[in-house]
Amino acid sequence: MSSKILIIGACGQIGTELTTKLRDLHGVNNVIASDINTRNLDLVNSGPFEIIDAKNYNAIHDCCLQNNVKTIYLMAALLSATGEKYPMEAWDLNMNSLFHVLNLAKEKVIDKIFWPSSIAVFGPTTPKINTPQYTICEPTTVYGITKQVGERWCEYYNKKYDVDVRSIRYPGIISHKAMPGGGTTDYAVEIYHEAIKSGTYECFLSEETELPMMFMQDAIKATTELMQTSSENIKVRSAYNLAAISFTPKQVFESIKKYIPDFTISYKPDFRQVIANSWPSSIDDNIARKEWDWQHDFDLDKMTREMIDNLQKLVCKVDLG
Ligand code: AKB
Repeated sequence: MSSKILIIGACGQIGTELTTKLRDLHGVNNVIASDINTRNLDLVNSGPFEIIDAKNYNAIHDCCLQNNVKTIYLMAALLSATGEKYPMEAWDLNMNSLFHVLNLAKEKVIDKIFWPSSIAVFGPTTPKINTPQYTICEPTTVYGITKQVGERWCEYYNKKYDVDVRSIRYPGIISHKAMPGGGTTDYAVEIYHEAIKSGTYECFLSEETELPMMFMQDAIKATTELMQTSSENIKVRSAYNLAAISFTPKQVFESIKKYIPDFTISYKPDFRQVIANSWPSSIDDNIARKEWDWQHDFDLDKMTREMIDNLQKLVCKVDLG
């Protein structure tokens, strides 16, 4: 049987588009999508799909053995805002799912792992501008703590057990397909949807809050390129800093106004403002650029054009029934 790829948490924002890309690269039947439920029917019906709870070691183990899975992309997680509401659930899901796949690699059931980290590993004591790869990491969110600890475990399993685990500190990801859920950077997706739907948006962050962001196409490119790089070129076994664009709510609003001149915005910061304030405003990703030739393609205006074109097409499709 040919070796297979398993995506855990495939119905989420990144998982949805990662599944499509991996199926293009490796063939539909070689990529098994899985999630805890079937909430994304397009994805469920687009190729092999299994219901898997990321916290259930036996379910992941059996799926790997039955299908000759050799690579796992572990995309299931509770993000920063949800993690603050349900701290123990975030710890349970984010840590135990990681241990399950690390242990499967240690036991040689699988060969390779992708596990996403986040800019949430940084905290208020981290240098805010051009945050370096190696710096102070004192996260103040549960999500950030799970990602920071997760990075330590990834490096430990790599050094101690030779586990081939690779990771990226994702910034906020913007896409027009599946919606994000429970993150602090989610405003940067919602704003485009509301610009098209209602022409007005109430932002939960203040207008000058600058955060690192990235268009989905760049995030998927980075993920697949990192996984295709030969193992000896990957020196960072915790997680790579990765950057594309940084912007404030005001700047994305102004970018959208170039296409939708009547669009209006108001600002009503909530608990997520405190989380955003603790994160960097820009990231130094020179190591990723040097070690595996990472480069981004989308700046703010190019991304805005893509978002608006695609969301408008979607609205037309719905209108036409
Ligand atoms: C969040 O906002 O929690 C995520 C992240 C930056 O990891 N999008």
